[in-house]
Amino acid sequence: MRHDVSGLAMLLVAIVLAQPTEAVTFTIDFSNMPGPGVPLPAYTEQGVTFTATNGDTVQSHVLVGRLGIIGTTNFFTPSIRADIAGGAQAVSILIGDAGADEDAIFLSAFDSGDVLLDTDSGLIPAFSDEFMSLSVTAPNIAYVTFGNSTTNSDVITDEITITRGESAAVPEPATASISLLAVAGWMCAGRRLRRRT
Ligand SMILES: [Ca+2]
Ligand SMILES: [Ca+2]
Repeated sequence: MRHDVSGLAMLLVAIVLAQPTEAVTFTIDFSNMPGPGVPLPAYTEQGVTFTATNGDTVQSHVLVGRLGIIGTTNFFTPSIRADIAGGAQAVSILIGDAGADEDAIFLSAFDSGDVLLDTDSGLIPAFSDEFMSLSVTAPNIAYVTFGNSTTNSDVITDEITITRGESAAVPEPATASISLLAVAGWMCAGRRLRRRT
């Protein structure tokens, strides 16, 4: 009997281990963020936490029909930092402004030791409503920062798309349940073994 239970547990563990951990790509468009215009110390969605790098609050904001994230303080928007639970291997953003000034935009990726892994940048001309896509890739991205390196000028980030790394894949609920079943099976088998000896 004991062998049957532990055998089943081993089978379940084998099934879990055999399943490929595929990279998962998802987009946050900030439509779930409170507001627009509600300042927050931090905003978290799908395991990604957005904060302002200078301690400012962040908020959702509508610009040229786009709903995105922006620093709360007008005309001096700090860059925004996004910490990604479980890490990522690719991140891209859609970022821009509503005409007026020229904006030097950037997206930078860092590992958990604050080492710069990759960076992308662009220049949005004055009087342009165009939003640009920036992207970074690295196997072990812990967080990204993005915004505008132009002094005293704001930009809005319309959306962010993240690909979670294969090695850092977050277990799906179904997989986690099977893992728990397997562990329970092991514990039952161990208890029966101790009773017999
Ligand atoms: Ca601007
Ligand atoms: Ca958006």
